[in-house]
Amino acid sequence: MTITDFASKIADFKSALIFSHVRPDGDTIGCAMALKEGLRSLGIRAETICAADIPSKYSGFPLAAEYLHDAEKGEYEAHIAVDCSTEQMFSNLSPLFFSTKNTFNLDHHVSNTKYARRNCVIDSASCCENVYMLLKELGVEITASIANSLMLGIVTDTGCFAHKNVTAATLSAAAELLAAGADLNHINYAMFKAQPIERARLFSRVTAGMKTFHDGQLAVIAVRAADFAATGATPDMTEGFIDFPLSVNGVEVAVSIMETNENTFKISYRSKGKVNVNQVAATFGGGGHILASGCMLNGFFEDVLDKIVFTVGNYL
Ligand SMILES: [Mn+2]
Repeated sequence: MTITDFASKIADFKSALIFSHVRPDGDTIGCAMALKEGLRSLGIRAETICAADIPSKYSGFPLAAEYLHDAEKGEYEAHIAVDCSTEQMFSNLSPLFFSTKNTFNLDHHVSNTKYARRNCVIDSASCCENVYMLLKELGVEITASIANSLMLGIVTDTGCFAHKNVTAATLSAAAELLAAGADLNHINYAMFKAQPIERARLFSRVTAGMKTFHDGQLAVIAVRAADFAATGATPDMTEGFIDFPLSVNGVEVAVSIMETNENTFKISYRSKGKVNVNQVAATFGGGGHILASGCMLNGFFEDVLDKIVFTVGNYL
């Protein structure tokens, strides 16, 4: 349905619970925080909920600390999902989401399965752009705080306006939010620059050990249990590591091998476009997309590395 129809249906309710997806990112958090504040400004009782903890990197956003983890805070007439392409993304909150008839689904993934009673899916770079449209339809005054929340989602889903998904509409929305008081510089720093010392130590160890194969077209980094132990870093801190080997000139495929248990490895693949790494991962029972995929592999590290190097070589 259109954003106008979607807004008119939501305006009927006196209370709303807003759902973010598991493995919460800046987009689903930004959407939820902005929508909560916007609905409250209209006199609608609103709260946010997520099946997972909100990562500490979002602690600079006060509303991110107010997420509920269960339904103990009372009942809500409407349940609204933001940035959730499938109902599986609610994880163990799925029964709660469907416990009312009045389910709403606002998203920007064209693959969205339209699981709610009211679905509004608009192909934008970030779901925050769609929440921004919704708030304008509802007549919400865009405060600096709301603008900041919406900017968070736009910045994180576009890699700070660097990804191919950026459109003129994205930049127009961002320009308006900047004028409304969003702190673009701080968001960019907090999301893409700031890091704990443990992550910095792990990154330098891991990248120092980068190896290349097939005339420099394949670059591999490995994050072993010993690396975590030596630096005090945790597996969630490895997000973004694989961008480094992929950035090297001549590299077509980058691979990250992360030890999750003894002789068990989580493999991530990234491609610049020449190789379909979804096919590579599928060889090992994994999957993903043309440019980004993953799988699990068991065995000794050296054997796992050999398998990966051989298989990627078949596609180069
Ligand atoms: Mn998103």
